[in-house]
Amino acid sequence: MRIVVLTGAGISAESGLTTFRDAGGLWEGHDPMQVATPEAYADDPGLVQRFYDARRAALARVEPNAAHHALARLEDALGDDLLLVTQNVDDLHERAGSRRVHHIHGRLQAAWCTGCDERHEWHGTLADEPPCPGCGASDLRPDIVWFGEVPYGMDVVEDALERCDLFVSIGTSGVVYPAAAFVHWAAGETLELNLEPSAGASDFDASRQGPATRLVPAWVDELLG
Ligand code: BJW
Repeated sequence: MRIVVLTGAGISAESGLTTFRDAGGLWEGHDPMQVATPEAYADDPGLVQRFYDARRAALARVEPNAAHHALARLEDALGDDLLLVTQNVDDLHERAGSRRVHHIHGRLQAAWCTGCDERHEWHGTLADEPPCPGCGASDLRPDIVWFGEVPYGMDVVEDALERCDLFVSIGTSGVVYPAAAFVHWAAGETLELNLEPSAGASDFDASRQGPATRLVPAWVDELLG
């Protein structure tokens, strides 16, 4: 069985990472959604760099949860028949043991040099304008896909969705495209596991409503028998 799993911020919520729309607060007086844009970066690069530096640092204080571990177990069982697509920029899937994670919105632990167009693993800060390890210019930005930018690896995702038997959406609000449209692109059955039904959910199964740490391991157990 070929499965495409899409994860959103909800899968990392119980690890202690705040979701976007539940954040309920401001970052230095700004809505986080307004900070994640190329316009915000052009207006005030220091503010945007501090936002991502803080989130990158926060990764060291959290651990993957039972939902991340269950998806790693699913990959062990299915191999190439599973495509794990995440909108999350954290590394909790990898730390749980998933080896092939498709980050369509980029990664906190990568920096992109807009001078030489190279990408580098990055675990430190960027607000202090460090030099690019490749070209030496101080042109490093977070390797994150902001609004208006093109998500990564969409050809791979579209191809997998067209061939899948099952598409599973976990912990995403379904308000950000193109991920919000995956449910319509999927050739196979669809399933949503979420604390609250997503924006586009018309036939949400109430038995699949709850925290990811409960629902995802239960679904993986059900599937693997
Ligand atoms: C739990 C839980 C628990 C909580 N257990 N669950 C008008 C119409 C249509 C589209 C557009 C439009 N105007 C503009 C657009 C396009 C735009 C867009 O979608 N805008 C919308 C706001 C309307 N999209 C883009 O610009 C994208 N690019 C694009 O479309 O390019 C064109 C193109 C596409 C394809 C091919 C070729 C070209 C880029 C989008 C980039 C999004 N970037 C962000 C920020 C960067 C990353 C970061 O800083 O971290 O990505 S926005 C932000 O939202 C982040 C997330 O990945 C993304 C999705 O959020 P997510 O994961 O759904 O989180 P929340 O907080 O929204 O929801 C949490 C969920 O968890 C909820 O459902 C809870 O119930 C659940 N939950 N606790 C289980 N314990």
